[in-house]
Amino acid sequence: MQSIRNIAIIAHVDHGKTTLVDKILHQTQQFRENQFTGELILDNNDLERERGITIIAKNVSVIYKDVKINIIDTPGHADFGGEVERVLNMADGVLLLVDAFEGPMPQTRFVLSKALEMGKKAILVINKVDKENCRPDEVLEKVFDLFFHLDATEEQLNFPTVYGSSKQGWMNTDWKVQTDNILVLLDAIINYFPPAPFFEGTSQLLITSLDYSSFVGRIAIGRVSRGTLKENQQVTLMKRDGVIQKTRIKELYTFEGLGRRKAQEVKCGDICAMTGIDDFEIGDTIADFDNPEALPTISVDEPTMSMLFTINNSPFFGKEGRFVTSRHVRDRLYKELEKNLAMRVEETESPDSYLVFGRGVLHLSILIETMRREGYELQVGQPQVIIKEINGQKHEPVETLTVDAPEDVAGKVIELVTQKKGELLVMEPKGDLQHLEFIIPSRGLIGLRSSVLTATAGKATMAHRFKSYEPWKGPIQGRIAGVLLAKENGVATPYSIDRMQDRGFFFTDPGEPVYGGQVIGQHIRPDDLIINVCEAKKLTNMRASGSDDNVRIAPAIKFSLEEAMEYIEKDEYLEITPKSLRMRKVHLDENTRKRMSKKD
Ligand SMILES: Nc1nc2c(ncn2[C@@H]2O[C@H](COP(=O)(O)OP(=O)(O)OP(=O)(O)O)[C@@H](O)[C@H]2O)c(=O)[nH]1
Ligand SMILES: [Mg+2]
Repeated sequence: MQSIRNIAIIAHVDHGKTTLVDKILHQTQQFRENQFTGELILDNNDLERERGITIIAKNVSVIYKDVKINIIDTPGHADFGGEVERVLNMADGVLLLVDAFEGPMPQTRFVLSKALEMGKKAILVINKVDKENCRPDEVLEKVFDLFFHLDATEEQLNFPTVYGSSKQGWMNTDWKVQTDNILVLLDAIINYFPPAPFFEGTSQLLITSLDYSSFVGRIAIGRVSRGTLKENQQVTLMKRDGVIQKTRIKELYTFEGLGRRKAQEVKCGDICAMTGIDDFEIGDTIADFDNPEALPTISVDEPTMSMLFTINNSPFFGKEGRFVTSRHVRDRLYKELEKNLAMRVEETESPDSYLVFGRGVLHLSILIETMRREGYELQVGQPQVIIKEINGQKHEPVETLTVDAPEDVAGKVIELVTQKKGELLVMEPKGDLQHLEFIIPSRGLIGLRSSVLTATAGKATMAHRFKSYEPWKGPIQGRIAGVLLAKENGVATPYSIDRMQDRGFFFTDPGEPVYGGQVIGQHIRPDDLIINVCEAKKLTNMRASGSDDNVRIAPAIKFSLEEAMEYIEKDEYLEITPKSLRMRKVHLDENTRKRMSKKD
């Protein structure tokens, strides 16, 4: 029987996991030459490519020296940490990737702690040694300390280290000696990790992950942990809540290269995908038909943030999207629950609005971006962190935040974070940067990234990671600036925008249609200002023809979806259509707004 190694690649965001998996596939030639596009083949959905991040963990497999290596590429962003934790269940060991300059980051600590707790051994890969100013020796020391602090066992502490550059496609035991392949790493994998063990007995598989296809429905993925599974086998589905269902596996697939290969049977130790089991959830066991035994289940992580999703009721409703009714939005949200594990949807008092719960701003924004590309129009409210009552006391999520910033702006960063109730814990030099570590309520993180980037001219890098629920830290200053609001429906004119430029900056360019109550700019003062942006230049004022074209207008600031989500306040909505993002007051009419704000 073929020897198998199951490994997961774990790291902080952007440390090079997907690039490495690509190189492994490439160098073991698991796909035809012409399939290689030069881009990361594994980040295969549009959003992953555009953003350069992995959103969903993926299984691939290669054969090296007659050993089958199943590799699980995992996402590095903190919002998807639960996904990593889950798929670790399928792995015998992990490759811990660490950037040779950045060193261990919050997500490195989180994923490593999970892997060590689960008893996995790790190979350390110090990646990106091609980077100038990299400091692989220091990074090794830091990682060793991290293992130590996370209570690694003697055996786990004896991890081998491989250095290299995923991007350039090489790995070696000595970082100063460049090679032209990653074979040193592949050898380390097959030598250091034990072969996946084979256990005789009745079939058992824990459903760890899922996929969805509009043709065959939901596909369950997991590792066979005892016995053998066969095509068309009758099995028992043992649900996490104790319910037992008799069912049948239809088709079985193993992973091969980038794709899947149909299999008649899959033996203990291998990872497989199966169709035909409809009613499953993550954490259920596929067990023997006659003598079913459940495996210890796994938890799917709880959401930490919620947002109100509602239909678009702006004056521009229905102009740009195809799916706009509450029925459309509702069906789409419930469909998302089929595969988006950490997401929840709750009905509200209004049939037009739903509360959607997710793992963070990125997690929710990916759903919103996907919906808008599919042709949906909707509006969302300000993201809210989930508050818990613990022992009768109000608790809120608190996170670890690290910021690496040039020395001359580190002071500004500390000031900004402190304003948001952040507490500075560590400050130390890291290359020519200052490395800062804080504890901060999740609430305080909302909108912080853009203000830090502005204050440091884009030179700071930030990362955060949920730590724990802690007692409520008191009110946090929201957006300091007020906004500029359009007075009425119309088209913004260069003349009016020019006249108002000293009042703030604009989110709207001349020529864009606007509506009354829409947020069209940021005020220089803390209060909101209603302005008329649709005024045409009075003819009597005209001195020379065409002078309108000569006005110099600063280009409008265009927010990304996440920036806009983090910008809006409680009394505002973000309107999302396939073509536009507009911010607006919930109550477009000024008098209603005044009345409502008195009520609060
Ligand atoms: N200089 C250098 N850059 C690298 C190296 N490996 C990866 N990168 C770059 O780092 C960026 C992130 O690489 P990815 O492979 O997408 O990182 P990842 O760990 O999969 O990221 P997430 O999936 O979002 O967590 C890309 O721009 C890569 O080109 C390396 O060895 N050296
Ligand atoms: Mg990736």
